[in-house]
Amino acid sequence: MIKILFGEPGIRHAEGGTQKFGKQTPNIGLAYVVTYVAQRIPGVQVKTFDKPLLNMSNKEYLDLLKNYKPNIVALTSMSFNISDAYKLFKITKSYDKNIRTVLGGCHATTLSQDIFKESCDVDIVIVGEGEKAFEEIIKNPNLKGVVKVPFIEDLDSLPFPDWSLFDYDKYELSYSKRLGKSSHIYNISMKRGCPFSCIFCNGGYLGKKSRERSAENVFQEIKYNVEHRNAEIFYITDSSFTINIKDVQILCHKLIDSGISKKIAWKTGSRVDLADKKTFELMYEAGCELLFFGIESGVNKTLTRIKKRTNLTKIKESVQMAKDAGLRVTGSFIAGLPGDTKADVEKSIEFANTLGLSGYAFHILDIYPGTEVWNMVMNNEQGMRWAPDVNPGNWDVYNRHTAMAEVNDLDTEYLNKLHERL
Ligand code: B12
Ligand code: SF4
Repeated sequence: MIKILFGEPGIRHAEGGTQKFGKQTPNIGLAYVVTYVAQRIPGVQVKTFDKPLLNMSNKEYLDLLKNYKPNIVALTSMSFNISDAYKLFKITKSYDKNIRTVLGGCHATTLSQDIFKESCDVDIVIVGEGEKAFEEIIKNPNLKGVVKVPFIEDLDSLPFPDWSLFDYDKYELSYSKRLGKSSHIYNISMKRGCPFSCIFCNGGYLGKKSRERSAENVFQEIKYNVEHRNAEIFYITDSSFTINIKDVQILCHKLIDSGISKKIAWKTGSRVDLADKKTFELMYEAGCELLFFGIESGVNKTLTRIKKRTNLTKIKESVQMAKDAGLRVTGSFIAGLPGDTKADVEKSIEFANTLGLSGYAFHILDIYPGTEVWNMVMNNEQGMRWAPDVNPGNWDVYNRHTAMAEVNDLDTEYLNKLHERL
């Protein structure tokens, strides 16, 4: 029996404002991989841990290794927690150098080759999706280096994330206004990959094509969790939920016709250029209570520069359309985008206040590897430059409290004060 320990590294579960809330869910990508390995690969035993949730110390991690005695340790990664993943791998190899170490996730996918330069404790880096790639790892005990397999086209063929593999009782409850109560929230992922090109985002790390599950498959996952876990609140994690209006409408009809819409509440996000009145109305009827838009800026020139495919008129119309349908609407904005000035940021704040949103957040721009803004800062384009004391590749600076880059007259002092102000 091969024993595999899967985990999320990190000393915090998110950046900036989102940190105010406790950790509500396990990592969805990790959940997919661990479920697939447990259900589809014979001869393995799995265990999971969530370090930021448990606030686990290095000593507690070492105790976990000693008690479980895994043959493989497999971690997920984003840029803000990659340094901690390296630390956990170091502890793992110091404890037993024969334990195979595997790294997956967005950061590992984007900078696969750099991982081996930054840590000598990583044996395998998975580029892209981890489900089928893990079959290769189990088949080949001597496999090392980068493993990359083709994207999974038929996402309906995957097992639903098995949340019983996580200690769900320890996660924070989420409040639903619609249900008037707090309950555990369950992530549902309807698609992988992103066809859009927002210059601050690395949304295409799982491909530039949106690969979608069928509405029926998604409906069955919701139904399963309602029936087997008493799930009441869901978060559909897709950042562009309404990209395929037909499928969204089918899903909504299934939720309404089955009566499930009366028992649940769900939240999701989309883009203002994918707004549709009839779909928003159906979503509300099907249990959707909150829609999040990435609005980003209140200045038309900036919106064009960041390739958001939208403008202030469209933003106002779409927010109003969603509100008219009964949905609560929230939005997020980014300060410090390429070409921006202090005057632009002040205009964005004014604009945010005119929209009648249920809430909004202002983030300071983070510079993620694999994005256009990364190259712009490297090449000092559009007034962009690294903030003093920030070096590309210093992964500990990702926190959204402090500026990573300056732009035109938007210096570190102004940006950091803005975070305190809003
Ligand atoms: C949904 C989403 C969220 C959700 C859920 C995230 C979650 N971890 O469960 C929420 C809203 C909570 C969220 C939060 C954050 N997110 Co987010 N999010 C996304 C989004 C829109 C989709 C990601 C997704 O669910 N894909 C589908 C799943 C199935 O894929 P996956 O997680 O990558 O997992 C697959 C592979 O990566 C791989 N894999 C993953 N882990 C492992 C582990 C092993 C061992 C193996 C073998 C393989 C493997 O296999 C998985 C299955 O095939 C992307 C942008 C996009 N369009 O892709 C941004 C994105 C991933 N998020 C991002 C960021 C920065 C964050 C936050 C840090 C922001 C914040 N406010 O603090 C937090 C961090 C939270 C956390 N602890 O994970 C960045 C990451 C950039 C980077 N280089 O770090 C992205 C790319 C957007 C961007 N701005 O560029 N996010
Ligand atoms: S912000 Fe959303 S739509 Fe734009 S590239 Fe990222 S994931 Fe895609």
